[in-house]
Amino acid sequence: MNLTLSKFDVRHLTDRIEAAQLNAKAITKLTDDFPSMTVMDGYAVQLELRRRWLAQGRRQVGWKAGLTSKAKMLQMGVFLPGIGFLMADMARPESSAVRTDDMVHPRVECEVAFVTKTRLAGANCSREEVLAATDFVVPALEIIDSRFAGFKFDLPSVIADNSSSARYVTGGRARYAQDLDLSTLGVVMEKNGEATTLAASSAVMGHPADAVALLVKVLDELGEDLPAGSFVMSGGITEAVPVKAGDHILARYQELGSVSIRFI
Ligand code: 0L1
Ligand code: MG
Repeated sequence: MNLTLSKFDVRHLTDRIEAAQLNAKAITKLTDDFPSMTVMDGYAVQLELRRRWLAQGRRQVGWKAGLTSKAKMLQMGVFLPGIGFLMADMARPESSAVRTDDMVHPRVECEVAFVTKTRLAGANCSREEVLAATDFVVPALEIIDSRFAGFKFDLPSVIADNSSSARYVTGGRARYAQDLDLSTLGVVMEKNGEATTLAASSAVMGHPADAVALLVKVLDELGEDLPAGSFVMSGGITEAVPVKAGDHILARYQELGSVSIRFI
C-alpha cells in the first residue's frame, strides 16, 4: 500500500468526512491540505469510516463500483474507477419519498446491481467468474452525494468520501444473469416525466460484470474479498442527474422493469 498519511492524519480526515456526511455540509477536497495524498490514502480514510460505522452497529451489505463509465468520468474529470462500501441503512424502498435535507447536492444514476451466491476474490477476477458467482441481478438507482463543494474533487479525495455513496434503491424484476445479455441493456431515465438521459449497459466498462471484477481486484489490493451474499452496484450507466425536493425519477430498464423514487 502506497500510504503517505500518518494514522493521526487518517483519523483527522475521517473526522472531516464523517462530519460532512452527518451534517450535510460541503467541504473542500482533502488534497488541498494533503497534496501528496494517494489513492491508497483515500482507501485508508474510507476503511476507517467503515470501521467506525461497523463499531456503531451499522451493517455492511456490499460494495459499489463508481466512475465506471466514460460519461461519468468525463462529467467528473476523474479518469479511473473507485469503489465504496454500502450499508443496509443506506437503502430506500422503491417508490418511496427520499429526504434531500440530509444530503449536500444529490444526483441520481441508473445502475445494474448484482447479488452474489459464492465468494469472489483475487487480483485476476474475470467477467466469467463474476457471472458464475452471481445469484441474480436487479435494476437499481444510486443516489450519490459528493461531500465536496461544487463536486470538485480528485480520485484520492472522492475515495476517502466513500466514492460519494449516499442512498440506493432497487426495484423492477430480479433476473438470472445468464438469461440476459448484460452488455446491451437499454436504460431510460425520466425526471419529472421527461426522458432526461438514455444509454446502454455496455457504457459500464463494456459489461457491468467487468466493473464487478475490477471491484474484486481493488478489494484484493485492500486485503479483502467479496463474500457470498454481497450486494454490488456496478456503476452508473449514464452521467448522474441532479435532483432536489419535488423531483420524481423513473428509470425504465430493458428486461429488468422499472425503478422509481421521489424527493422531498
Ligand atoms: O457512483 C459513482 O460513480 C460516483 C463516484 C464518485 C463521483 C461522483 O460523485 O460523481
Ligand atoms: Mg454509482
